[in-house]
Amino acid sequence: MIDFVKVKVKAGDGGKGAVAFRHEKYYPNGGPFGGDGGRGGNVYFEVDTNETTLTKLRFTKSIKAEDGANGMTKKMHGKDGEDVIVKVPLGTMIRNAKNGDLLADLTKPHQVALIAKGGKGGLGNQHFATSRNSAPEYAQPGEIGQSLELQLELRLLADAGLIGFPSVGKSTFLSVVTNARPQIAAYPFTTIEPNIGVVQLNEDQSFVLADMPGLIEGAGEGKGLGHEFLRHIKRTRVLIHVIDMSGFEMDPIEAYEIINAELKKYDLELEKKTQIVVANKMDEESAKENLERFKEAYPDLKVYETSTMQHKGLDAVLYATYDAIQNAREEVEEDKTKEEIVVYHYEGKRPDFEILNLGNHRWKVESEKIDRLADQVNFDSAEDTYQFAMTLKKMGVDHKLFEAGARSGDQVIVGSYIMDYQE
Ligand SMILES: Nc1nc2c(ncn2[C@@H]2O[C@H](COP(=O)(O)OP(=O)(O)OP(=O)(O)O)[C@@H](O)[C@H]2O)c(=O)[nH]1
Ligand SMILES: [Mg+2]
Repeated sequence: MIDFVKVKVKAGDGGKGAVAFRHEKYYPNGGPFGGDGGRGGNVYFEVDTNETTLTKLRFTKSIKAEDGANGMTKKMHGKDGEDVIVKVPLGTMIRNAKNGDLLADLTKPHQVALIAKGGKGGLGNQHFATSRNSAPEYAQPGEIGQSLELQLELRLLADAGLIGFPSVGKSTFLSVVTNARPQIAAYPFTTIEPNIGVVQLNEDQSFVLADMPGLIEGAGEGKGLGHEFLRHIKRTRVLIHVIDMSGFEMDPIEAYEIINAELKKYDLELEKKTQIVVANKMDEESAKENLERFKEAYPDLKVYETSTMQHKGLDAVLYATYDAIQNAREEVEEDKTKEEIVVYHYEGKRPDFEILNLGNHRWKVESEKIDRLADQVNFDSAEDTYQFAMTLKKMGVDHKLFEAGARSGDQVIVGSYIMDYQE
C-alpha cells in the first residue's frame, strides 16, 4: 500500500537585528546598543509509531514554523521562533517535490529529520561599530527560513508477513482475518505482489499483516519471484510460516525445511526473526497423520493448527503474532538509548549566484539568495547599501565579476537594483 501526499513547508525567518543606542544618564554619547534577532523555527519530521497513514496531512496545504523576533535595545536578543515537529508514520519517505531528491527515509521509531532550517537572526548594530564609524546606523536583516515543497510517500511496513510455499493458503489467511481481498486460487504464484491488511484484535490492539508470494526452493538465489519479495519480508518483524499439512503437494517436513534454508541463504537476519508456525488445511483427511509426524520431528516447536478455509484456529495465531510483534518492538526500543536524530541537508550543489555578461559594460548577478537579501536593504541609507556591498564581496561576487571581466565603472544589476562596480 503506497500513500502519497504533497505539502509545503516553510521554516521561520530570522528576526532583524536592532539599531539602537545607549541613552543613559552617565553615557551621554552612548555606543550602539542594538540586540540580535532570534533564530527562525525549524521544521522537523518525526516518526510516531501510533500514526499509520498520511491522511492527516492530506488537507494540510502548508506547515510553517514561527519567525524569530526582532532584536531589541539594550543588546537584548529577540526570541527564537518555535520549531514545528510533524509526526508521521514509520515508513515515510520525504522527497523534494521539485526534483525528487530523497531528503529522509524514516524507517526507525523516533527517527527525526530536519527538513527546513530556520533563518539566522540578524546581528544588531552593536556588532558593526568600527573605528571609522562608532555609531553605525546599520543592523543585519534576518536570514530567510528555508522553504520547499515536499512529496511524502508512505511505504506501509507490515508488522508480520505470511510466508510459505505456493498454494498453502497464505492469501486465504489474510482475507479471513483482515479487510484485504487478495486473489485466491488453486494454482501456484497466484500472489505476485504482497497484499496488506490490518488485523484489529480489539479497540486498541492491532497490527499490519501482509501475505507474500509463494517461496520455492532456490528463492534465495532469485528463483520463482525470489528476491522481489524476500526484500519485503526483511522489513517485517514477525513471520507467520504457513505449511500445507494435507501433504498433497509436498511433504510438510521437507517444505518447512526448504523455506527456512532459503530464508537463511538470502539473509542471515531473516533466520533470526520470530516465526509463528502454522499447520494449515487441517480439515483435510491426511492432515492429522502428517501433523503427528511433523510434531515428532520438532518436539519443541509450538505448532498452531488451522483451517483457513473453515476459519478455525486463527485467533490463537493472531494473538501469538501480536505478542511476538510487541516483543520485537520492545527490543527495538531498548536498542535506542538515545533518540536518533538524522539531519539531512537538502541544499543542492547549485552555486549561490551566477554572473551574466549583458554586454556594453553591464552585468547581472543572478541569485535567489541575493535577491532576497536585496529586498530587505534600504538603498536610501548609505550605511545599508555599504553593508550590502560588503556582503556581496564576502560571498565572492566581486571576485567573480572581476574574473568575468568587469571593471570599475561598469554597471551591475542585482535584483531590481543597479549598482556601480568598483574594483
Ligand atoms: N482444504 C483447504 N484448502 C485451503 C485452505 N486454505 C486455502 N485453501 C485452498 O488452497 C488454494 C490456495 O490458496 P491461497 O490462499 O491462494 O494460497 P497462497 O498461499 O496464497 O498461494 P500463492 O499466492 O500462490 O503463493 C486455494 O484453492 C484455497 O481455496 C484450507 O484451510 N483447507
Ligand atoms: Mg497468495
